[in-house]
Amino acid sequence: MSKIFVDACFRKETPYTPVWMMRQAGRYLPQYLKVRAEAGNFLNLCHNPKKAAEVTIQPLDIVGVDAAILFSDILVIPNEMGMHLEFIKGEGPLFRDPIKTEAQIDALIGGDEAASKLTYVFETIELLKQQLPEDKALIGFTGAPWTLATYMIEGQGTKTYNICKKMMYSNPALLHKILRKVTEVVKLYMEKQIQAGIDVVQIFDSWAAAIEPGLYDEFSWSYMVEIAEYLKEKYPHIPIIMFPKGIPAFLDKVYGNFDVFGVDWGTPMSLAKEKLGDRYVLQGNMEPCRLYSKEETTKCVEKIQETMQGVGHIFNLGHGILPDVPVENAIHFVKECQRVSKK
Ligand code: 1CP
Repeated sequence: MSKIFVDACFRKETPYTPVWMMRQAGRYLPQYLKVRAEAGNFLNLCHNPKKAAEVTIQPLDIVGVDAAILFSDILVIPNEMGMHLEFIKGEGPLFRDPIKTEAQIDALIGGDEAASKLTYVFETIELLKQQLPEDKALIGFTGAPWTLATYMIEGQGTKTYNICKKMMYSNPALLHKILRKVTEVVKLYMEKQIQAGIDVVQIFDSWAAAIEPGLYDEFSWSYMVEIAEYLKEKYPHIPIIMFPKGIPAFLDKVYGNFDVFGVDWGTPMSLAKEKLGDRYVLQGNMEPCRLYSKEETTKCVEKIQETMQGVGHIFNLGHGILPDVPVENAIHFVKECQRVSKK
């Protein structure tokens, strides 16, 4: 049976435009909070394939999306490279010993050794392949090397990225050395996700906007393209979605062998259509906060549908859903996307 989501990624005819939401498995769902509480904490949940599979499927059953995204986190990668990941309640992720020196980079576990340690992710995927309805796609994901590096260098989330940027401008070779090591792990990690059974790859470059447009290719996009090219050569049937958040000034320069470009909410869909619509399927891009109002959601979905006539499209939010969005509003969004695009 063909999967509508995979078909749409390859710009094939579909009965309606499929929809999913970034961060769709998570804190806005009471059912998620219950399973997380049973697991003890977020990382235990990631490490427990049975429970991770359960929360991956929840938004399909509850919200009605057309694809599931594997429940995990981008930061399990540096964790398995030997940086100890903690989540501090109310604050977020923390690495207590961030990367400052070449010796620390050399000491990181690299390549296949690091990728092979993510067995709990591959086991979750294998369970999901047995549990997911045949017509629903499973999206696997990674963080872009740059976005991962920001946490590895800053030790935590940041508003200013000043430690990363100090390295970018004063010792770019050191930053490239981190990006290179992470890229090699990500290639193999995504290959193993594909072998375990994912149907689609998404690369999240959540912190793309921290880089000035003229340097974005050098420090992020070129590594993302390298990962996509590595995967495409071996697995051309697996669609690849690139999501660089917040770089409308880079649209003119986008290149690479991938299938879908994820448009963030700050980039007009009409601009993305004009610049990229003939080369890539476009995913997005409702402002996630519109979900607080059903009327605003409907208006926006109708506008996006109208704009995207004539090009390949997948409905999504322009970034992740927020934890205090009412579940019924998320359901409304999904229903509206499927309604307005029905052929
Ligand atoms: O339960 C909890 O309280 C933990 C919250 C949480 C969740 C539900 C975190 C911590 N990660 C996740 C799951 C997650 N993370 C998924 C799978 C669920 C889904 O999408 O349905 C995915 C794809 C991610 C990816 C992720 N993690 C990104 C990229 C996507 C994006 O939103 O831009 C990033 C930047 C992270 C880091 C991270 N992990 C968790 C938090 C709170 C953060 C962000 C911290 C910060 O703002 O710097």
